[in-house]
Amino acid sequence: MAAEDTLTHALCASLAEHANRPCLRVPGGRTWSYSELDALSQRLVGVLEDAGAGSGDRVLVQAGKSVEAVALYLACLRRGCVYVPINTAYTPAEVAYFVDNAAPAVFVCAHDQGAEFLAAFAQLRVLTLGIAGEGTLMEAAGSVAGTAAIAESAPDDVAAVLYTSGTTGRSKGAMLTQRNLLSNARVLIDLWGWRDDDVLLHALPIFHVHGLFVALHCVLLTGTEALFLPRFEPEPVMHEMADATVMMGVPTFYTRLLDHPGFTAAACAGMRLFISGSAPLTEQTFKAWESLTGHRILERYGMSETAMITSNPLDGERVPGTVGYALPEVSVRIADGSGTELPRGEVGIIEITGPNVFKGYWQMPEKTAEEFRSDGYFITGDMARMSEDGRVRIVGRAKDLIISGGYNVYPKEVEKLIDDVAGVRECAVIGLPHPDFGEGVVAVVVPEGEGVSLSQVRQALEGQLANFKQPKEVVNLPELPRNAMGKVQKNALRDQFADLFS
Ligand code: MLC
Ligand code: AMP
Repeated sequence: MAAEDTLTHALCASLAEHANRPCLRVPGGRTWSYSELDALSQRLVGVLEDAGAGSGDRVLVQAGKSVEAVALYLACLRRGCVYVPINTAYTPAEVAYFVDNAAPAVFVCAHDQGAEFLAAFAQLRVLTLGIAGEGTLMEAAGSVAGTAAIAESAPDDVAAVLYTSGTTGRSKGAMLTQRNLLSNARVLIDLWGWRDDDVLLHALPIFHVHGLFVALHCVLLTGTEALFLPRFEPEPVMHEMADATVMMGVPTFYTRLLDHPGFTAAACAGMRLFISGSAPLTEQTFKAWESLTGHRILERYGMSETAMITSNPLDGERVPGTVGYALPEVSVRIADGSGTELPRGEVGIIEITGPNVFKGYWQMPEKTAEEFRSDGYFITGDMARMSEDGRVRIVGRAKDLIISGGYNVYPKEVEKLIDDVAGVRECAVIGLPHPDFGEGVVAVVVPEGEGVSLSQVRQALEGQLANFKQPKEVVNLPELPRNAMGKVQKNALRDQFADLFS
């Protein structure tokens, strides 16, 4: 990769090259061309400059999905800042951790939370951005001159930090470089046969790898168009499919569409590709989708730390329950607990190396060291087996992680808070099969006296924990099952309550 062959340069070149083409079409709103998006991002560079954000400075963003937010991402890259998006569901108490940890030069938050955050973070430059584009960020953009200058960047420079929760409950910021993101995007564009006339149906949030990097980079680097929906809802998604060719989604998108009464094969007549990831797609959903629509969903696998790792093929066999083969340039091995590669067919932990693997956790060198082998392989914590020809089948997780509707929930973080709830002696948080979210968060509670209810727990967690992390059910038990070492046997709990949501 040449010095100027960076994500920033590639994106800026594509925006210029495709200036007159449609870029983001907002249903019920208007279509932004590449030149309009470029012009806005250039003005936002001026705003970042005025706000004192320079090269390498973090820009923390908790804003709803909008074209303006995409322009802000591009402006950060152009200015050489590090883009740090966080989930819009996080409560102010959770946001305070990210402000402290990322030490951003600028924090862009939702317009209606501006006053609260301005008061809370008096030392910080806080700008606001609403989903309709209102807020102090856009006001400032109206009065600055745009700049077409592109800050110098090298392939190894950090472009973005994505926070991902740790097993201890403390979020870690995965530093993704220009090289990580550009190499991954180019591989996907090629592998998925991106066409000049592709139109992506974009209903994912844009604060995670899936919606921000996988989806948007495929579009922006090819000069193609996205139907940019504010969020996933079956009816509008089904309606917009008439104008789209590709959709990327988490498995919940597919199960909800299948459950939607009006959804038929006719709705996706013009579609060429359905891609799923971020959580396991069940064979049942794969087959139901194929029998209703005639399409075999292409499942791929990735992580915040690595972007995409494996993919089922575009042209070859897409096998349900598998995540396909290692991407070109990515090396995947299935290893035992000490990093030794296991024979094909045996279950072990997925370890990977390649140009997509992140640079390390922001200001956590010891955590970074823990998750890499001495030969450079990153330990994903996902368990899988690999067939003779290299096809990967994920069978579980070595990490204590729940994936609910594509969002990660780390039990430790939830347990720490529930342990402090009045009337709770101790608890264990587990994920159980859930028809809508894939896994549903459940708190198994040992009460001090009388039972503890779901509403008591949720009331106590209100304001402390994003709603999607909160238990959907609470189960009371006189004691938690433990092994001889005193460790809670979560597998036994998962088996005992496997049918809770069915
Ligand atoms: C929302 N809720 C959830 C939830 N999403 N609960 C559990 N799990 C979820 N994923 C809760 C809200 O807190 C709220 O609870 C209630 O559901 C309604 O909220 P909503 O905003 O109306 O939800 P909805 O629109 O239905 O959202 C569901 C969803 C959304 C599946 C559309 O979660 C989603 O867009 N998920 C995509 C996540 C994603 O992009 N992941 C990529 C990670 S990247 P209450 O209690 O207030 O009623 C990654 C790497 C890779 O993993 O490989 O891609
Ligand atoms: P995140 O930390 O949010 O990036 O989530 C990454 C995790 O999502 C991975 O470590 C996997 O556990 C899970 N994941 C992503 N894609 C898939 C998939 N196709 N099948 C199963 N798990 C997946």
